Amino acid sequence: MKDSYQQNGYLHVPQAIPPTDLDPLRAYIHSQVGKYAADMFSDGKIKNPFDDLPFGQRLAALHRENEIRLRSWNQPALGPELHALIQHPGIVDALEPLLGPNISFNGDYHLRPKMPDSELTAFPLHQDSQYYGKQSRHAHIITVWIPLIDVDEENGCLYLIPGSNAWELIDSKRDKNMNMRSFEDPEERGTPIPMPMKKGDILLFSNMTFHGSKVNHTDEVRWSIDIRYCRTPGTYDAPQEVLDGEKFMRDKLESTKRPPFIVRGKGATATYEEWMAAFEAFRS
Ligand SMILES: O=C(O)CCC(=O)C(=O)O
Repeated sequence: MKDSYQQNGYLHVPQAIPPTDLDPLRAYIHSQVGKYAADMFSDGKIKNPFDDLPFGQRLAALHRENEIRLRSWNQPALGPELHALIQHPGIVDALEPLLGPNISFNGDYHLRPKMPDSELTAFPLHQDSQYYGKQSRHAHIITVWIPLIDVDEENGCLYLIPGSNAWELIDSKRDKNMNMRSFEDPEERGTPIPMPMKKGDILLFSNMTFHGSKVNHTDEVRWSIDIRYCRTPGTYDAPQEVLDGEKFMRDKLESTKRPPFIVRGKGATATYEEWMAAFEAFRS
């Protein structure tokens, strides 16, 4: 498992989570989409709130005529269900061989409604450190990417370039959609492979691994959530450039008001209420 992650820069863990364990978060997001629809309806923005449509279809129906321009949409996931998922033993067990015994959620997550035919949410191949900033390149941050429905090439699964985690950070710039574009075409160095996944599978990849996704060609939303983890600060030793990179990330997430919490090992974890209080403390 660790060898494969280190060699490829990613690890697909089939059925790490019992698929029904994702249902509470799906239901919560669906209820939030319901509130969003009710607001749009009462503001006269839509004629039909599509009350009867299921999880994958409702947001797509609400925005069939008017594009929703969201690269990620975090608020509708922020509840106790997400707090439970972040600490799910299936996820943390998969992380432990790669991060060691002391693991933290670093505060960063993204709920992604990849809308039908949306170019905005077709993410060009990138390294997450291109977004985080150059100083993060020596840090080790693992994204756990979790499909909330089955994903394949048609509805916009991820693509990854095996071994690209060993490359240097490639210079890049955001495009008009705010998506990162590399100055050097990563496909000239490696071939991206598609990663179809079932609900319950998880995919782990590092901040240096090239990955992206294409347009969703179905008429349903490809819902996914990605959650980011690191080693708990103060519990490990590493070369100075690694410690500096990880401190850079912590400062960055603090400045963007995203509180972390411990999910395994040394130190106390945060209850949902404590996590919410940390958000409040950042706001005030
Ligand atoms: O969900 C996607 O389509 C892309 C996600 C991504 O690029 C990321 O999690 O860094």
